[in-house]
Amino acid sequence: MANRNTKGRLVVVSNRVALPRQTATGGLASALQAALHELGGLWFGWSGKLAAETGAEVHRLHDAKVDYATIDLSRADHDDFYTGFANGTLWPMLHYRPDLVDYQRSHLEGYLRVNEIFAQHLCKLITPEDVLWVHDYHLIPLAAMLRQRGVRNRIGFFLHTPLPAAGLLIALPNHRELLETLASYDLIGVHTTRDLRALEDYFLHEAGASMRLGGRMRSAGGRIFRAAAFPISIDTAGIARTASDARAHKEINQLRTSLDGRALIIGVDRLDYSKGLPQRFEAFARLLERAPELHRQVTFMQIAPPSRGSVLEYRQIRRELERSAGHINGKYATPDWAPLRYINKSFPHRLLAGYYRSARVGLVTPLRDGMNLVAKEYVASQNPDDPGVLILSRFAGAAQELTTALLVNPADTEEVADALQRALNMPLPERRDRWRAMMKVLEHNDITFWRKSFLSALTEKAPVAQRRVAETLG
Ligand code: GDG
Repeated sequence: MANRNTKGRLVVVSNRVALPRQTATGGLASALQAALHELGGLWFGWSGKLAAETGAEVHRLHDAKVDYATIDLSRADHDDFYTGFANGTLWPMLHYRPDLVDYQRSHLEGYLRVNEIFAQHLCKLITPEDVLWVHDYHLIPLAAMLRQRGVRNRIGFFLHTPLPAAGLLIALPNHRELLETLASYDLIGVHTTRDLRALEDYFLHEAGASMRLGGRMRSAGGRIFRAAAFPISIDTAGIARTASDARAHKEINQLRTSLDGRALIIGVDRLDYSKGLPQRFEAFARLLERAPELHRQVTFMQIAPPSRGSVLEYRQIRRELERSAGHINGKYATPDWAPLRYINKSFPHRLLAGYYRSARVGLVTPLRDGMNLVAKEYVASQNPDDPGVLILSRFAGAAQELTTALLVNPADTEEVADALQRALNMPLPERRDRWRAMMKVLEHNDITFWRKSFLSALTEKAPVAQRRVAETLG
């Protein structure tokens, strides 16, 4: 492990840093918080704040075993780097939505500019023994910029989004200039073997790389690097405990009382077009339309904290969902029952776990998702004696591991409505069998396993059969 075998620390770099005592809503934040708290080290990134100039000062904080170093962004850099290129260009492209890609050269320039500033600061914050772990699509060229400054540390990269096929990636203007910089990392981690195949295919067929032994590749520029699949996970035991303890919270009792014996279907997602929320609402409406016997028997609660409000498409989808929720309730509600509870608010994890456990069905239907931690959290939160049913999109990375969920195509609203009906009627023995199989996977591949697998592959000298580990996991 990075800071056991050497004097070096683990240095995590990500766009957003979850500072102590902040509620983290993103999957990345939840996962990294758990990893750093266990190991200790430094977390560097954007403070989430705007200032007159990008990176004019580094804000430092120390809590428990973790040092935090953050910088502010100028308004122009925020608009070009974060809103523009990262979330307006890369996010839709990586989620198979070229139709939503807004490419502007000035955004790319801002993206490169901010990555340069990250590199300048990092050079001053690290020692040669540190192991660097860079996260996500905001920081693809960071290692190349560090290497240009003479940094020779081990540097790993983890992509939290899916990676589409090469045929789609090449639609990104200047794709090779950007994506080839990934070869400056020593190890590139993705969630699934499908993402891994896409990465290898891109490098081998579009970027002039060649394959070496032990899963290594040689870039066109002659650099040897490795790529492997490490399906991210959750603190399975911790979440199971939190969910079991949640019975004591008054909010959980209030929810249960308000249901008045009705079955609860739950969805929890950042408000993002990749999560398939309009299609999910439509599938629920289809269920109500075709199964009048379920009226007043079922409640769907969708928690959707708003995110990335500075990007137009996010404001549009928010309006679309408000209309759709109003329409469903307007059509089906009775004086004592509203079929859909749509909540644009975030809740602490201890309550989320209790809400998951109160739900007979977890409805997780992204159009595309790197992994989807909510699906895993829902499973870990269930009562082993009376577990609920997970309905999961085939296009979430989690579907490669949670194979006994009811797997659906989220765009096929009839299929999702069928799955809802089946889940609501599923006998206890089948619910238990399906849940046990999923829980077994999560007990083995939890957040600690994920972190250890990645870091040992990054720090060990011998070729690691990581790819085989990932394949065994699905
Ligand atoms: C990205 C990738 C990948 C949600 N609502 C609240 C809340 N959350 C927490 C959940 C979960 C996390 O946010 C969401 O994680 P997901 O994985 O479902 O989705 P993204 O945010 O899109 O995450 C994804 C992930 O990174 C990790 O690599 O799986 O594919 O898109 O942990 O519990 N947390 C709190 N209140 C909420 O209301 N506290």
